[in-house]
Amino acid sequence: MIHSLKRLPYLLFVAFCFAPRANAESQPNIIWIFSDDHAYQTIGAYGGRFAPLDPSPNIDRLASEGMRFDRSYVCNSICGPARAAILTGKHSHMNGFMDNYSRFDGNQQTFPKLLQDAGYETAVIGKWHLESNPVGFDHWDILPDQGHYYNPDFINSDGKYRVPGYVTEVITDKTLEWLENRDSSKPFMLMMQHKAPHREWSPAPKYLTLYDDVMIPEPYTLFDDYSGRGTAAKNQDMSIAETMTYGKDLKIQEKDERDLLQRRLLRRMNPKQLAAWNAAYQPKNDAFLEANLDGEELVRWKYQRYLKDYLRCTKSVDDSVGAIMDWLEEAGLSDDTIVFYSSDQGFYMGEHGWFDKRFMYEESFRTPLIARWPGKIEPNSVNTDLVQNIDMASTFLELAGAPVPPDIQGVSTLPLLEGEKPDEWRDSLYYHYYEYPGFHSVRRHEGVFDKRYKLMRFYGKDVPNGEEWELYDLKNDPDEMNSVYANPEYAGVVEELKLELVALRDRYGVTEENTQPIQGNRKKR
Ligand code: SGN
Ligand code: CA
Repeated sequence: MIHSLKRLPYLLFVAFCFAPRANAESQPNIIWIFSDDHAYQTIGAYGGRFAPLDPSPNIDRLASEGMRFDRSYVCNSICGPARAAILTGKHSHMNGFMDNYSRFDGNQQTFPKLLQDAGYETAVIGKWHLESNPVGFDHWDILPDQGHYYNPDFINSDGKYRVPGYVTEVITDKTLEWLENRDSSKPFMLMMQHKAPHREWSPAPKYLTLYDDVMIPEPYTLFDDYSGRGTAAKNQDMSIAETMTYGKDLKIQEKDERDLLQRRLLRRMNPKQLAAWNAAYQPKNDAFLEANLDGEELVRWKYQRYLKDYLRCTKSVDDSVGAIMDWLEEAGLSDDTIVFYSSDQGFYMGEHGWFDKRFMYEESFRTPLIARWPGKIEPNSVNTDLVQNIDMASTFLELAGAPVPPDIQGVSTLPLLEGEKPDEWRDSLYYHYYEYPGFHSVRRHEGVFDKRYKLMRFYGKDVPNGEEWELYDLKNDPDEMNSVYANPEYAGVVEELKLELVALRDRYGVTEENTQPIQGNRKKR
């Protein structure tokens, strides 16, 4: 028995090498529409307080014609690591991209390379944020680093160049152009990856005044004092009240600093774009300065400005989804193409007084995931199983009929998309965030979530005694306002989840070393 177990990796490898390759007839096109920091709370199809504003009619259409995943989570709630997890199907410690200071090793196995082997034409257009250039793509045209909203630079295999226009529209146009001119003899896998709605939430000229006359509903946790939670929640630096900047984030400047801000904006905008920007913001900014707000009223004003700009950005992303769906319809490819919509992680829309992400708390741990494939996925269906971004690589490979290498850690969601639930589907998720010290000061933590309970372990530098635990019961406390870790009634749950955490670390190969601060040269970004 021991002997045959030892041979298991070899046998799996042999099985992988000799697994049948798919035939081209049955290989669907795959479109992965991905945005940056798009909170599920702001997608109409997910319901919630923004739904009455109808913020996302096209994404909602995708959901009504396909499947909405209500328990889709990330393994590490930050940009680069989320993207690396999707490309490799592996947790951060296995693919080496643990925080935004990392550099992606493009020599490693990724699903686009495997799809190329399976006969696919592959492309990535838009935000990439992995530092090294893309490998495994027949076509790539990416934003350097975070990219810019106005007149963005792009890099492709010929070098860097600047494109006039608004980034979301430019990415959409480039995508449509690629779709028109691709090698149509092959199935394709296309990743259209938007920069929006990333900070500093700069809207397109045509949406600068959208929602001007609307009051955006507030979350009841806007003035959370973190009394029921741990030190990490108290000591973060991501609050609307304190962290958000007047100039860049809130687009406002005292009279004597206006020239400075205008010069900064002109570095990216042309005079016409700047004129439209000023016409939209100046009157509202003057009224704000006149009102001289402070205390809670000031936070409320900042919340309105933040949310409106954010929703204006997501409106352009939603238009982009509509444009791709229209193109597929016109090209007669809707039935042959599975379209996914997702984001690199979730985001705080003022819940707990925050913006940004990183924490394993629900708003940033969870991310939207919607898939449409006419005739294959039941319209208007909702899945509530635990899925994670590491599952996408296996999903794409299985869709393509390509073998899934045994070292990929995620599991294909194809059975779920087809409306089945495999008996052995997972009942808990592993999470690990590493970027500390770093922007927004969120302490390093790992944790386990089983649909009802979430156990989190903060550790290392600036955590009292080097380790601090939190436990939330999401059935009784969906907004995670009170950690029940120290409550004796939950002692049994704590014990069980600690065992589960150990089992998950073991399953995913998390070592002691992985929970030490990251060493080596890290470029400041
Ligand atoms: C920038 C932002 C941060 C954000 C990180 C990571 N600051 O540094 O607010 O958390 O990106 O975002 S900004 O002032 O430059 O906008 S991520 O989505 O790329 O991980
Ligand atoms: Ca992001």
